[in-house]
Amino acid sequence: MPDTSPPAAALLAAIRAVVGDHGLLTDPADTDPYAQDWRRLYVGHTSAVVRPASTAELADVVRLCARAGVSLVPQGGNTSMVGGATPDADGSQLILSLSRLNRVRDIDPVDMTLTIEAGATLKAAQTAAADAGCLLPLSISSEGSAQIGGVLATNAGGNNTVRYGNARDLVLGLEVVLADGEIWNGLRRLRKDNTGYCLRQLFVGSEGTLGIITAAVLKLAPRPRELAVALCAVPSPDAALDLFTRFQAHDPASVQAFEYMSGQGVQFVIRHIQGAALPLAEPAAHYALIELATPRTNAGLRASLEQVLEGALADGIVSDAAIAESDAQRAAIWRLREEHSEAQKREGASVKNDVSVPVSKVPELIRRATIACEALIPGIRAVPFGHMGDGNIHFNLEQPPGADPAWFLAQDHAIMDTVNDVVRALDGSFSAEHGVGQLKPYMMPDWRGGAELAVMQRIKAALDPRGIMNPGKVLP
Ligand code: 2HG
Ligand code: ZN
Repeated sequence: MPDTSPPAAALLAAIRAVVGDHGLLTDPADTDPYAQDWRRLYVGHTSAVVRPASTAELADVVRLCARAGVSLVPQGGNTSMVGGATPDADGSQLILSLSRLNRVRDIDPVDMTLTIEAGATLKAAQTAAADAGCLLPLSISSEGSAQIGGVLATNAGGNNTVRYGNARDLVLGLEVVLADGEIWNGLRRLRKDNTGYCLRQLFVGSEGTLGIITAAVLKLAPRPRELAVALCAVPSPDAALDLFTRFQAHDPASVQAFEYMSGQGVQFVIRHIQGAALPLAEPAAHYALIELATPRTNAGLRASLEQVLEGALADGIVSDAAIAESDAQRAAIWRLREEHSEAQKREGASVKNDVSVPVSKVPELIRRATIACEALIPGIRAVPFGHMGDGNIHFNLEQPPGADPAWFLAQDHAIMDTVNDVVRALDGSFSAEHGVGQLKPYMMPDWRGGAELAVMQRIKAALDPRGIMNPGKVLP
């Protein structure tokens, strides 16, 4: 068992000797922001934030902590939606910030790979890929802050999963510091490599509970040469799904994102986010955002988009549409989608359900979960939005107007269970892309119990026998 008393001064002194004064924060004014999540749902406490500048330093820190039995909470951009990077309140856990490990180690446009350290932001990684004429095909709303290590540790998904898969699908190699401080250098850039168990995939999605990802080799894609984006008002989620299947049938390889938004969510964004505006004549009850992209030249994407939309307008699947005419308009349309989390936060207390169902069942999920939640708490406001093209909906619930936020948040389990009952009936998952963190371990026995959870527990015991790697996360 890890130690639950505050780390001894001697340990902190030994860590300081490794990382230097600049690498160790101990003043609460400096450490407090790291000890709480961005929604301030989890407010923990730590006696220090350790900020190593190299993998070797990080490994030395882990070795010291392992010897002392002191737990570590790895942290990237601190954008977790499930408290995955927040320490608990007793002050015994140290935060290990990856931020200073942020170098691009290599970019190879022939191998189509980017080798990058864990503390680089996703945005910086995308920019490095673009500078080399390539695309890193992973895009999430928090990409300006989220860091590669966290993105991989949580197997982030985001907007382009429909075309390129999740973070997991982009990883060719990893460098990981194990729970005893040993460094595993698995930074291979091979497209084929069948040499035993696929260790890198064990660490991807393990949320820092098995080891700490310090660098990765990511797969790149050809840079898009044509891009077309549209925002559509649609009469129902069923119509949105119909539209999606029409695009997939018309030119399957070009759909890069297909996002659903409710009228409620868009209304919150327009209310709370300065400069956000609807590029349509009237607000609607439901919206679809489509992004087509192709690396081919003269592919006629714009014409393709118009052709599908004309048919959909004629058939009543779409009631109005705006096609972006410039980069600025494209960004403005995406803003309506990407500001959902921030707008929801400003509107009041909300309970998040990052769930997935088979794509064909998304409309049924939205319909049934809305009815169930409205029956549970009168006045509750359902704000479903997200990645319809891959079946991942953020079925978020906003407090009734004027209700006490604390009262609302105290019912989070009842709300989540209500949504999850529908998700289960539709053969879905209780966590699609945000992970389990400290919000959802209680769901694990029910959803992943039996052999699956037992194997996970054996893996955890084998790789982290002292239980010092991000304790309290993922496993109940
Ligand atoms: C997104 O898709 C993120 O924008 C955040 O996954 C979703 O706030 C949320 O629930
Ligand atoms: Zn999302």
